[in-house]
Amino acid sequence: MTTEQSPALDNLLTESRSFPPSPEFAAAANATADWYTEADADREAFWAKQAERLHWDTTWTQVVDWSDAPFAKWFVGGKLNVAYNCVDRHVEAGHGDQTAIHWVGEPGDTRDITYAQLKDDVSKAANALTSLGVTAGDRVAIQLQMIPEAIVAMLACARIGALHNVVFGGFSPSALRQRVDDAEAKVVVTSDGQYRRGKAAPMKANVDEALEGAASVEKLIVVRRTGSDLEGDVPWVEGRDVWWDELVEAQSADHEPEAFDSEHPLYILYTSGTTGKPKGILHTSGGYLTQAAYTHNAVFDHKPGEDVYWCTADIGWVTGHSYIVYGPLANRATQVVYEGTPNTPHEGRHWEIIQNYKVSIYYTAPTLIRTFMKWGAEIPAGYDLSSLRLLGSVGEPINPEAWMWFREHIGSGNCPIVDTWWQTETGAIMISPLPGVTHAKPGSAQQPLPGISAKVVDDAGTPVGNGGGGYLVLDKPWPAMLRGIWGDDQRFKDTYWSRFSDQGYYFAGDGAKYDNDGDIWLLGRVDDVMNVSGHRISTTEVESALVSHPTVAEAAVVGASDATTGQGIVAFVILRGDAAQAGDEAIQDLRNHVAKEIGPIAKPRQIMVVPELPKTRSGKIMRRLLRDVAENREVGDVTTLADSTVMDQISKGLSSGS
Ligand code: 6R9
Repeated sequence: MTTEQSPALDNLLTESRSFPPSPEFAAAANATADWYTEADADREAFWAKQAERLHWDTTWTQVVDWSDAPFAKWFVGGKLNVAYNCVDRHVEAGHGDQTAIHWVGEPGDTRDITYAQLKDDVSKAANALTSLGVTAGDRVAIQLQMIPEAIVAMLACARIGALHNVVFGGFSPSALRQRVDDAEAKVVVTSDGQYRRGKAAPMKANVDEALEGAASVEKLIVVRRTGSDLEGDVPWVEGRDVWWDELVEAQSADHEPEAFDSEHPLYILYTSGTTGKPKGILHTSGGYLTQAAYTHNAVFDHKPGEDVYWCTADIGWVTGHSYIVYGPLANRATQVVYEGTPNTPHEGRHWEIIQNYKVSIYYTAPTLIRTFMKWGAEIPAGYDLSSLRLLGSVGEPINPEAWMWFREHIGSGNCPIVDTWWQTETGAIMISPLPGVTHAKPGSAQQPLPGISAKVVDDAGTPVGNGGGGYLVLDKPWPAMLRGIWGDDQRFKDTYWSRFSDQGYYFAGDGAKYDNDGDIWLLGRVDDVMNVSGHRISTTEVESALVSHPTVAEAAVVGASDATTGQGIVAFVILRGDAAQAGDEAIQDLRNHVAKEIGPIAKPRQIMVVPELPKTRSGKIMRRLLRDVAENREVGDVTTLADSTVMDQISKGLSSGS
């Protein structure tokens, strides 16, 4: 009998490429290697220093109070106004004329908004909300596309101490209703319609359906966006509905920001997770803004007044909260905000925007990078991307091949790439290379940022050694950490703190490993880990092996129950244009390629060629739906899919024998 315990996660792929920062970049970088030593020597002093990036009306008396763990308090006793920090103070410091937002509408209309204008807009919107009876602590739900009013509405809430609860523009009436009810939102903000792939589609009609009989909602504010481009009248509920422009324009641009406690709630953002009702993740003010500002400065090497920053996320995702609204604006960024899809009206739209606005920092998601790869490198090659000096990625593990493509075809081979690991729950970036310091490795998020502590542990909670795989945990509190799940303290404890309760670790739900240098590699959600003949295999490693084959554009793998091996690996792949009609031989070739790259144990039992993969609005592959297909079950809940027809396309393609 063997006494050797099998590892929590096998380590299969190895990567030997590494890219040091250029001496020029390193010389001018915001972050230095000393930050690690400084933070290790005295974490609290380090965070206290980061909090000085903000304006505090009252200084805190204690950096962190962890006595009621897992409920943290940061910068105890401090008072600040988050919106003042993101807007007014820059105007007061003489930067009112600096562009805060270069907004680009999908149809081609544009708006440039300075910090001075933003201050007026936010002040008016704050007065408008107050006029509707919204007070500190109330909840305001926002379902808007990427238009400036989305940012203004969020900041207006922050300014008066109301919590925003942003819901993705494309979410169904029932998904919106669930979030409005759970948060008991008093006011909802939406628009008449939205432009999607060149067409105006109704938005308010959806919201009306969602709000039918919603007990908490008193007012619905409607931003005019599509106007007469939208067919038919905008339905109107007298007494409840009010146009944004009529309401907000009538307000004074003077508004005195009130200082709120550092722990005053800032927002709720719902994460769907795989099962159960969505969790309302609660974030508060001082610690959240401190870490958002610190990470935006350190990880993106952002230089106010010089850089043009673009984060392509949607405001409905936490990335839009921390890296479009709070971090960049607290740091006086000039940023691009784009309303539309990346292929409207053509597949070079992002590159055209980068060229026009001389974007220098570009932060996007692996799903989009893989899509750009599929469209072909000749598209970005047609634009001048020489303004770019740093690239970032978030949302999923970035496959080494996608990383290399990003570096070569978008970053001209000389931009540092930051692969940033974090979650809605962590509020801000936790694990990432430090540009100018770290020798970057394609596919690895590498190290916890200075001030952050993370570990990879085994089933018993003991850290694994280099080369070992297991579970990612966060073993020390951090300023932007969630303060709970809205209305459900028990679920908060059960979900994140019970798995390693002996050690008091936060369990992130992700698998990870250390490589031989001690760098961290994220390996996907542990719920998705496949167990093949006792080997615990991560989805990420098999997918990366598939994507490294020249014919594969995208891949998703799942473990499907298997009579002999426990689970068998079933792969769903999207092939590149010219390979799309792959026959049996090509499929065999792919299976062998995986076996060669990472070993025979990971060879997929079956590979299915599909036209699309099911993804959430933030671009994450929903493997549980693919597992339903692989195990011949009826497909489960699809309400949070970006495109609800994808599962039909997949099933249809498979039953017609592809
Ligand atoms: C910011 C965000 C969180 C989950 C997280 C992990 C995955 C995010 C990643 C990554 C590998 C990265 N994830 N960034 N995995 N490398 N750089 O995405 O928040 O939507 O809450 O998702 O996304 O699985 O646990 P959220």
